[in-house]
This record gives sequence, C-alpha cells and structure tokens, in this order.
Amino acid sequence: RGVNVAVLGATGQVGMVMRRVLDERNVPIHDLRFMASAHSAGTTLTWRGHDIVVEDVEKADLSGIDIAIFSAGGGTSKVWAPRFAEAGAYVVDNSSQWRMHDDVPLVVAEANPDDLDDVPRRIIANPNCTTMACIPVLKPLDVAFGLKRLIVSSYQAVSGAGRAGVEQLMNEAKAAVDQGADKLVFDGSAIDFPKPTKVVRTIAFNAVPFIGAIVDDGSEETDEEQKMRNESRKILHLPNLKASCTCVRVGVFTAHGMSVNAEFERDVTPDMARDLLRDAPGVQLCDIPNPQLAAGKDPSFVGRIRQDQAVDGHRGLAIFIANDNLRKGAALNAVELAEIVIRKHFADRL
Ligand code: 11C
Repeated sequence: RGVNVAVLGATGQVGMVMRRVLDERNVPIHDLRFMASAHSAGTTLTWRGHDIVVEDVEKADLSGIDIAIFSAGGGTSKVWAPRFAEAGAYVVDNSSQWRMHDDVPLVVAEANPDDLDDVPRRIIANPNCTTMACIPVLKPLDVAFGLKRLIVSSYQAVSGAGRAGVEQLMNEAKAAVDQGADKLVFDGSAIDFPKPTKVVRTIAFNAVPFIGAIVDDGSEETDEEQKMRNESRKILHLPNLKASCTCVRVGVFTAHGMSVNAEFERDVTPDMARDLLRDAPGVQLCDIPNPQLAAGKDPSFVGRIRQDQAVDGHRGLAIFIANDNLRKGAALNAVELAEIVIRKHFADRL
C-alpha cells in the first residue's frame, strides 16, 4: 500500500529539507526515489536507514511514479513536469514556472486545498516563499473581515537565493569580522568585502531592496514583488485584490520576515485578529516574530499586531510575520500538497 514518490532536485538545499520533512511526517510512501541532474546523480542519500542512489533524471524510467515533487528550478520544471505528468505522475512543482497557468492549481495547504479536486494537467504549483509566509495568516482574516488591500515589505533570508546566497553571506561576514566589522559604523566602505557573487550588493550587515529581476512591463517592480500580488490573488480567489510589495534581502540565513499592512471591508481590531489567529492552522501567535525564531520550524509566526493608523476607523491591521522559507516556504507545503493529493486521488492506497 502507499504511493510511489520521486523527488527531483533531491540533493539541493530545498531537496535536503524535503527529505527531512518526508521523514518527519507520516506520508504513506510505498517507494521513494531521488533524482537530480547528471552532475549530482550517483550520490547516495540515506532515508529512514536505507541508502538511496540518486538517479540521473535524463536516464530514469518515469513509469510507476504516483507523485513527483520538484525543487529543481523553472527551466528544469518546464521540460520535466509535462514528461512526468505524461508518464502518469502528479507533479508538485516548487518553481515559478507553472504558478500562473490557468489550468495549474496554485495551493497553500491551509488556504485552498479544494483547488486540488481537479488537476487537469497533473501539475500543481507551490507558491513563492514570500506569499507562502503570509497566506496562512491572511486567509482566515479574509474569510472573517474581507481583505481589500495589502502593502507588504519583506526582509528575506539569503537561503532564498540558494546555497550561493548562503556562501556569499558567510564569506562577507568573515571578511568583515576579520577586518573589524564595527568600522562600518562610520563608513560603509571601510571594509574590503569580496565582490558579490549572488545577491547583487554586499549582504553582510546590509539590506538590499532587489530580489529576482526587474519585470519588463514599465512598472519597475521585480518579479519577486509581482509574485506576491499575483499569487495571493490566485490562492485567495481575490482577482481584484490591491497589493503592493517591496522585497528586500537582508543578512539573515533562513526565514523571511514580512511587514504586512492589510485593509479590510469590515471592522477588525487587533484583539479580534488575535482571537482568530490563535486557532488558525499553520499559524503561531507570538510577541516578537523574527527569523531566528522561525528557522527550522513549521508555522508562520505572527505578532506585533496593531491597528493600522493610516486606515480610517478599524479597517486596517499592521502585522509582522516570520516563516522558514525552506520549510513551509518550499519543502513542507510541497509535501502537504502531496498528502492532499494522496487523500483526494489515491484514497484506495491508504
Ligand atoms: C528568494 N523567494 O527568496 C525567492 C526564492 O519563485 O520560487 C524562490 C523563488 C521562487 O530569492
């Protein structure tokens, strides 16, 4: 009994967290296969005491896979998701490649699981980690008070930019400490930092308001900033939601912070929001949400809930959210979507 699962991109940063999450949760797996590009194929990974050799996806036999979870980047996903689907697998994809396709459900487990009732292309998209951090908090607030407008500023960890982002922060932090980091107090150019290799400016002891690429539509927004608006509209089924986002990379290893100003149709006070969020799935109320609190944990930590003083009456909230971008922001939600697919489409295997 159970389903046959393949993980494509098993050796990457998200792949590593994926293997951990698959181990922690009681996913009914009959057979588990790990796949990657030729570069990483042949590596042996241990899972629940068994050695699993990573297969080269180009050479792998795709038959018999029920669910494939991808964390391998948009280009790989564009080519391989249709091939896995054609071979009979449901594909849960972590990249941005399929998210906005009309016939591809974009799902956060706590918000819109029923969008997985019908999966016409057998491809399912996992949202970007910024959207993911906010949705478990915004969904119950929307249902209760009617979400109208969002202003979001993100404080994003370098692991969102992959291992290269993590290495850049490490190398820069080391250079700064070796040269006397506190010289930066009076002179931002006092440290001879290595040339940035991934984040576009020095990220150690810094904040860089540029993630992804500028979109060629005259808006001067980055694609990361547009994802927040477009993905939230699709997941919350609010096509006219007004949303504006500024995405900022900060010198943090893992877990994104999100400052959210939300405006509603109906009155809501911080106490009403706290009462609602206390029992919301995937949400943990706390006093001061922060990345170090969230890294390695599942929930979206939410706190600093205030009445938004820039909105008339009691129709606005200002809140802060912190969430692990590799875990719920990528691997965990993908595994949760696989679990929902199993319940909805493989009930006979349980
Ligand atoms: C970052 N959120 O922090 C990005 C990484 O669309 O899946 C993931 C990009 C995506 O840089």
